[in-house]
Amino acid sequence: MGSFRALLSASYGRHYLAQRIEADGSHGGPFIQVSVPGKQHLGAVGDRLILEATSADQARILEIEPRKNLLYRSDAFKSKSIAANVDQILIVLATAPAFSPDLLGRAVIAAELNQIDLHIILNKCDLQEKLTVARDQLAPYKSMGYAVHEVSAKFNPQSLDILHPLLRGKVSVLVGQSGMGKSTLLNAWVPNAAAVTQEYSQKLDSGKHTTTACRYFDLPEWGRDIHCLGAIIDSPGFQEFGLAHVSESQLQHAFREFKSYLGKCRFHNCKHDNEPDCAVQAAVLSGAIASERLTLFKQLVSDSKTADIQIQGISPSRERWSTSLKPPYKR
Ligand SMILES: Nc1nc2c(ncn2[C@@H]2O[C@H](COP(=O)(O)OP(=O)(O)OP(=O)(O)O)[C@@H](O)[C@H]2O)c(=O)[nH]1
Ligand SMILES: [Mg+2]
Ligand SMILES: [Zn+2]
Repeated sequence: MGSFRALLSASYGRHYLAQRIEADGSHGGPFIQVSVPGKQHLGAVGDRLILEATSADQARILEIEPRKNLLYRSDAFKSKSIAANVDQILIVLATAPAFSPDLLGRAVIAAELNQIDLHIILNKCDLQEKLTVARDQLAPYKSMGYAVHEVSAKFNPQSLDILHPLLRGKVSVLVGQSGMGKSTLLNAWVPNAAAVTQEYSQKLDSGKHTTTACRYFDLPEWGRDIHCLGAIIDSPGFQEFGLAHVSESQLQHAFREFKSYLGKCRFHNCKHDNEPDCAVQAAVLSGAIASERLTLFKQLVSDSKTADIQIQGISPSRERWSTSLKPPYKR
């Protein structure tokens, strides 16, 4: 039946839906159910696929086109892809329920590792009494230069309208814990999102799993720039953001405020833990680096080492993935 290009637009586990990509680069038409024959073709929402039709509305993956980036989380045993080929990550936090600073820190590191632009969206700013605490927690990130946008998805539509220029022509992925307001933001920006979601759930594994699926939504016409129409990828809330696949040296460089101190410690292989004359620890003492950030760094290094030991135990020949461009294999 011939092969064609398609966009992977929804995924739940190994169930995917795709839409045909036309010659002009736009995608549309009915959703195609995609089967994944083996581990070699594990995709993520946002992937460009080469498909071969197997029936009128079903196809199998022949190939996944090379990715610009791939965002995923992992622990020592398995990984979960979130999205591929994104232009920016929107980390969605709320004033209440209180967000986890640890998860925020990890999501920021994931963005840095992939060199993907990052914006922090603090939602539910209508809950005034919780605002000060949230702002205090975000202060270190602001001073590191990360953009923080205060919005109320539910009660202040204008606070979302002013973010339109940020979204225009770009593929943005919403990440964050459950209950922070990702889907509320999506519904405000994409008025037909509820209808599309319903269509996804009907087609994706008989409708049982949409809340845990990652899904791609085109923006309305205001989201078009001269090149293309922007999109939002909604992802399910998570309680963990494992980065076990990342090596220690990659980690150091993902902490942007560490940069000017690296190489200035007494020992060239300093772990910034208890070593004497450590420039990073000195910066924490002087207040230039937030102490939670060094704590997070040490935790991530320890996670990474645990993963190494476990991988070696399971399969000594298994390489650790050095870049995030490799597909996430179950390991
Ligand atoms: N007060 C207030 N509540 C909001 C706001 N935005 C969303 N909510 C509420 O927060 C709850 C969670 O919103 P969702 O959009 O479902 O959160 P989510 O991040 O998509 O959650 P998951 O899909 O579980 O990951 C809902 O009850 C919303 O009505 C806001 O700006 N202010
Ligand atoms: Mg949601
Ligand atoms: Zn050091």
